[in-house]
Amino acid sequence: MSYFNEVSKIKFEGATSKNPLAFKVYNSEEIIMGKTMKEHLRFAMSYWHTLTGEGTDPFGNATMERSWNDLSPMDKAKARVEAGFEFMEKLGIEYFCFHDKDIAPEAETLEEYQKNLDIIVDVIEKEMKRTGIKLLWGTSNMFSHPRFMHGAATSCSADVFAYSAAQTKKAMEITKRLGGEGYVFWGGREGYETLLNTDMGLELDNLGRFLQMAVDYAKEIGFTGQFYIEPKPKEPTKHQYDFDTTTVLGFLRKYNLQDKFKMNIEANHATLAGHTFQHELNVARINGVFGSVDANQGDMLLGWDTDQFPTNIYDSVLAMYEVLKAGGFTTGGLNFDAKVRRGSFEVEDLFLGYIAGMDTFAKGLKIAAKLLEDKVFENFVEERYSSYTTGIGKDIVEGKVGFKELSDYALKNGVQKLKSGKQEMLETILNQYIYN
Ligand code: XUL
Ligand code: CO
Repeated sequence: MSYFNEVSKIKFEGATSKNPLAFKVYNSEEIIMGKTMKEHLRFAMSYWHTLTGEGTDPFGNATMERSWNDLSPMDKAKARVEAGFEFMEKLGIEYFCFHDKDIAPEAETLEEYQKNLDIIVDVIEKEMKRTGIKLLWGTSNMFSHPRFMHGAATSCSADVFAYSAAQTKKAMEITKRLGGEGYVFWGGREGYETLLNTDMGLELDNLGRFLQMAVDYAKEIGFTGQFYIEPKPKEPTKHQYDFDTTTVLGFLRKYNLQDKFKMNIEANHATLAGHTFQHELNVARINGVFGSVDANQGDMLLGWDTDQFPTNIYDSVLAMYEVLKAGGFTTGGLNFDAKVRRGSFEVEDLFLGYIAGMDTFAKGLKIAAKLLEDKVFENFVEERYSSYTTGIGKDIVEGKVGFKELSDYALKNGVQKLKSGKQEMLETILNQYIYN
């Protein structure tokens, strides 16, 4: 049985192809800097946007035309598994990511819900065996249900804290069972609306306690996948605790969790925090916590998380530049946390969205590799900071001098003539690499 009869396997046809259902750049086996494109990019399908997303928004109902729409909840869940694996096979995507709530329907009790999960996990496991497709990461949705209205691990209710622990415990077990290479914590409602009713100190301590419990439980069950935190500054709560990578680093260090977590950086979350995508990747890299990426893009004219398929070549070049500089993905990958627009309701649009994103990142990879091979920015940056490699600069870096010695030096030498930062020249060179 096929869910996507109208679309056959997506092939690489090259730059001159006019076929919308073909890759123009992404050629999975092409070698770039010693690795195939697919090894570099490790594309993943987001279960939620791709299979459970229905096109609702605060003003309107579902729009997506899907063959499973009218099935009963459990049959729908099973159909979505089969459809998802057919979709990934057709696109040549080798990984997927999911929330517990994406794969199985809610039930009256936690116990019943967990039974539903087990039934669907059996189907997923079968499809994974059949196709060789792997789980990049799992996570648990602790933000949609009304019980999480005040948060999950940061809820004012200890019952909700306990419920969240039960849900995460089960989601970790499923992720382990499916061989997941990672586990993501995105604090959906871990934040607050007003300090008039919030004990922020206790909430943050509880979040620290919760994550430590997750680390302990992973050890107990032998889950060796990588833990990630996915920073986001706002939405749904006004003040999300995991604002950006720098904030998360401070949090992890306070609760002594810095060695256990890496970052899952999402492009549109970076921009909502007032940063570029490249900035967040860079902060993760220089702090040794670069992990995985949720690839998407926002709309600069809108202040919310639009989760669009990434098509901005400039951003994808600079993102892949950071990924390559970080040594590439190990456990992580490029998960398209992106959804088709509400008006793009046909099944074909799902394929077109992924093709757009995969081609954009493939092109980004190619250009970033060239920039690195030619050491375009490296040579310039090296020269720009060369005063720290000899003389007084070397003494500063090596910790050999303090204010007294530096004051003596400044009194004697003053400041040598500075050099231009040449930003316009560098931006022009970057454009040249993109054009060619
Ligand atoms: C929300 C978001 C989530 C996480 C996983 O903005 O990005 O889908 O990626 O919970
Ligand atoms: Co995300």
